[in-house]
Amino acid sequence: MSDPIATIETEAHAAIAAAADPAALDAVRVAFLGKSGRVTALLKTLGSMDGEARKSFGAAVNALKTGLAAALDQRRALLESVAMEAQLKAERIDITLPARPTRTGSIHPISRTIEELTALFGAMGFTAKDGPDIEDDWYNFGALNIPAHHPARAMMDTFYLKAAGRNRPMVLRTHTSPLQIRTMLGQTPPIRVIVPGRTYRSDHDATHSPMFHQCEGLVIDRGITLAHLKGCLVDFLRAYFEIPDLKARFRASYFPFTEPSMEIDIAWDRKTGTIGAGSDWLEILGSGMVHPNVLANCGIDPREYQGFAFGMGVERITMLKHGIPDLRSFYESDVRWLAHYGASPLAPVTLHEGSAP
Ligand code: 2NL
Repeated sequence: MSDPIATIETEAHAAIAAAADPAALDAVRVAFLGKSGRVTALLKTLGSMDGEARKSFGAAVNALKTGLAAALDQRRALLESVAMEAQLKAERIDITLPARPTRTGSIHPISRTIEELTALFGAMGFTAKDGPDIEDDWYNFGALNIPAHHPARAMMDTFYLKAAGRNRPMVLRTHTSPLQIRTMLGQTPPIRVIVPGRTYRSDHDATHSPMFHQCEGLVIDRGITLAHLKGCLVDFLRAYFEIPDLKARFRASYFPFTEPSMEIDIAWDRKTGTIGAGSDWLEILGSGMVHPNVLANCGIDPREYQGFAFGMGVERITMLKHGIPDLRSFYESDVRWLAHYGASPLAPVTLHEGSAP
């Protein structure tokens, strides 16, 4: 009769060596060392033995048990390290691959120009304000010395809105002046504000959009003169266009809300398109000394306080600075146009102090 211990030992070691993965190895452990395993069965036979035979058989089975447990542990460690090796190989990351490109958005040129206006005028002590697009007729016209049947109302192609329970119509603001009116009514001078924002006129062709942007500015204090207006606006134009010796001229004009009124032209060369010098002129700003009636309408005594005001088209100054040829492209949301003319969000607006004369 063969030795049962030697037989089990041989078969167990063969099974352990043949186990290809941790699950198979566990099945081998159960078959030999489990509750109804073959080694456990041998131990159960001890009860019916006695004396020396029991002692030596018991020692031999225990030695078998310890030997198999060690072999199982060793095999398990080997299988686990092989599995880990395979996983590391399969999940390897090539850190030398170039990163996938990320799509970065860009700042719309209108937004960027408004940021620039806010920074440039901010450095001159102006606060930027914004307010409602839908305005009371009086803030848009009446307060600005534009009476009910004044031709300027027809000129501005106003969008009128029906407002239930009101006797005055509401309008989509035709300029940003209403907010300056609100500022004068709510604040005592000195006042220095700019109001960039959306404005509306019922006018639509290649060079007019029913919604466009304006930036107006207002300064009110004691002793404000045309000299302040000229100095402030020439400084602004030179800083905005980054041309320290930009040539500008002041041309008499008319607005109902300023007296005197003047338009400001900058020099350019029609043939080369160069801005700042040349024998042609581009209209760029409307301006004037605030009309005494407008001050009085806002509760400011025109004998004590004077001021100047100005207004410009944001699209227009943006087109001139960046060479954008078509007004309509601003509102088309063409991603290629935005990628080309948009500004980097990572390059914030800076003041070009060095370009001041
Ligand atoms: C233009 C002309 C201008 C003003 C706007 C203004 C505002 C108040 C009082 C007086 Cl509250 N004036 N604004 C003055 C002169 C010209 O804009 O051509 N804009 C594009």
